[in-house]
Amino acid sequence: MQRIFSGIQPSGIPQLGNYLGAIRNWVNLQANYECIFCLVDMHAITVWQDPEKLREHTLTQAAILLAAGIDADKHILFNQSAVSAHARLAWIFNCVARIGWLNRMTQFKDKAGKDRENHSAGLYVYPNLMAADILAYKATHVPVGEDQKQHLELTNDIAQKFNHDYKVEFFPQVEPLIPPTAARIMSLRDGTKKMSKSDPSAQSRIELTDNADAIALKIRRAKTDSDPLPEDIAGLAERPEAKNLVSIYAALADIPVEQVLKEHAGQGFGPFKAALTEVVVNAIAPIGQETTRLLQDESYLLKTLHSGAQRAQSIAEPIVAEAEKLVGFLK
Ligand code: AQP
Repeated sequence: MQRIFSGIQPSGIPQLGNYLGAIRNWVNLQANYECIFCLVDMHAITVWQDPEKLREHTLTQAAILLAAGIDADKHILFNQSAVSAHARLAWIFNCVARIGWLNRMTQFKDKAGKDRENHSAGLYVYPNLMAADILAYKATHVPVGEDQKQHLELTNDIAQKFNHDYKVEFFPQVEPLIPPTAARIMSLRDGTKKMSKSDPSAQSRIELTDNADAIALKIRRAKTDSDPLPEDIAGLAERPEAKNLVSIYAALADIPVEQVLKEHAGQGFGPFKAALTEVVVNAIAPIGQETTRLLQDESYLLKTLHSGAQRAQSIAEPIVAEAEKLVGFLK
């Protein structure tokens, strides 16, 4: 069976974009792949995380993934820092990757903005750690959004250069698995900005632990324009907020955007938001309820993560030990 590695940062409470762009897809991939799901806490600290919050978010995120349908018995769920192979291989890759390659990464440019000099060195070498996450397991497939394609190309460049430098065929090339209907979910306050768990405004996102009232309020307050819904997709051009709400509806109801428009054309945002609230609550609220139940048993969550880390370690350890041997580290 082909092996998948997927990560999510415990940098906040997962939001609807994480669900539609990643988690829902992960749940489905479990039927056909051997899956390794990782709470990438080492990636999260590339920007400041309050230690207490990081612990809390890691546990909450584990609970959310289990509540959403990740099977931690058949597959592997763990937090990245619990398996030292990630850090060891990342250091080797820091020495394989070229500075010029990292300079081209658009995510660093987006996240660091103009204030480059004041960001952590970790944020800069983030893609090398991501390459280590994947290659420590010799994973062949990685489910990612469009935004992560560049990092996967870098992973392949690193694998190729490692193999070339050490004259081996050791690390495989990896393939992105981009879900066919991967909608990019945008902020509820600004349709040109992606929905993000670390956006300072909680009103900009629907968190997977929001209850029905909170979801209804956030959708009611979501920014829109005053025109009714158009009859076709062309009518959504230049209307990013309207397009976003229609895309969320389509993704959750699992129907094409065209069908949503056919059913709601001519409607104002009052009734459409009410219909959207129902769709979002039906999909998200059960995950929130199950998460609350799971969070009451912290020792179960810790045990699940610990068992996942042990199983992850048993796959990664021989691969990374072999890489270290190839580099010439004395064992
Ligand atoms: N708005 C989004 N729409 C579609 N997919 C999204 N993803 C994130 N936001 C959206 C996908 O979720 C997966 C895990 O994301 P991550 O936590 O590793 O990092 P991220 O993309 O940086 O997510 P956030 O929520 O924006 O986190 P912060 O605020 O900490 O930076 C990825 O596959 C991503 O594509």
